Amino acid sequence: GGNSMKKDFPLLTNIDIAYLDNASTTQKPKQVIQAIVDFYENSNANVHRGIYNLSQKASLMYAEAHETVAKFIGANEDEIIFTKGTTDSINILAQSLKKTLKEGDEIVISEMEHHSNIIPWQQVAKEVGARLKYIPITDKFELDMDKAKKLINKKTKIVSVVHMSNTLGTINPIKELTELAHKFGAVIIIDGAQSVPHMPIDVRGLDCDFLAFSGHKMVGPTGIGVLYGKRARLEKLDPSVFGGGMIKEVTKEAATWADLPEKFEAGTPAIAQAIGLAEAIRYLENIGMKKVFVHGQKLTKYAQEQLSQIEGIEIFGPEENRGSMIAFNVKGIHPHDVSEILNQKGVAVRAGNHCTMPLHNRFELQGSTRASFYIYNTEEDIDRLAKGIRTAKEILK
Ligand code: C6P
Repeated sequence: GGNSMKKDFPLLTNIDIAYLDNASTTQKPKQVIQAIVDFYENSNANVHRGIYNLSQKASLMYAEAHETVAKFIGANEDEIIFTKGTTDSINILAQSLKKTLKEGDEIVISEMEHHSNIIPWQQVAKEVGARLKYIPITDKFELDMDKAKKLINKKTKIVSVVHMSNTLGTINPIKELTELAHKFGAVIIIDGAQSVPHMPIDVRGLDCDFLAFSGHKMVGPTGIGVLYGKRARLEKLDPSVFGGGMIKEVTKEAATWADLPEKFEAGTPAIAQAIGLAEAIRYLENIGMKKVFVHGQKLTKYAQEQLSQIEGIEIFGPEENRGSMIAFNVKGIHPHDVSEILNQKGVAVRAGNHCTMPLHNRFELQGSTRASFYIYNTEEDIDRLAKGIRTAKEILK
């Protein structure tokens, strides 16, 4: 039915749109926009540097943002590193972990990874002579865990897997993968770009070593993301970005690193964005992450029902245990053409390979159209999508 939350999102009031590209980025509530404006109008200064009150206020707010994020995922505040986003988090980590690898070591990822969790490992593997291995996907759009059990072995040093696929919606068995990786002493990294916005996350429960996610996919601003790491892991790891703010002492010859998390946050950070992200988390916590998850599940079920009634449509992803999105193709019509007609009808979806080319190749697809949902979406938005697809079929047949 209707959704009173929409009134919090100025763009959704200002523009008549069924915004169904939330896996790409979400809209921002006025609370988050206002928090950023407030910061610039009343608290703006650099952090960690000034003795004056204003800088101390900004520093405190920035520290509080670490605390808010930490509480949200069940971590300690010194385990939260602010980055530019998921891509940045994984790149920073890959460069740091590179120094722990040697020739012949193995890195295990999966066939459903986003390019951001493929290319950094390809590069690292090339540089150190490590081998990159892929957990295959079954015809039911799930990780082949039998194969995973063979792929992950004593040569494995790193396992990096997506929690919720941004194309299939598949929710992967992280706990099982974590246990597998740890059995062989490998570190496990979770790409939480899609899961953290949509479900309650507890890093202690998952027992992952690292978790990467983006603020902009969870009603926060762009330019801010998170790299969570277990304190013991982060303490042992060398930083890969160097400069101001991340050191204790510097001589002409050498430097010592600051404590966590500063060690991994070189340069002036995205202060306003971090404060915006903290406000986004408060907004989501106010709703409750369980409710956020259930709402996404309901909409996805509804979309599956509505779309499967359209003749010639093929829906990708598992039937059950999937996230808040649905990728599909309409027989004989290019995904770009479907989205263009949808665009004309005020429905925003994504078309193409969604930065998962190896995944599309696995199913011999050129691309797909993807509708992805969030807290403010309604069944009416999905009705509009279904109607638009029917129109596209009529026009393009
Ligand atoms: N996926 C999508 O439309 P960044 O761009 O750094 O905030 O997030 C990268 C990323 C990493 N992993 C997963 C699983 C993702 O879904 C994304 C971003 C968007 O699906 C943009 S390509």
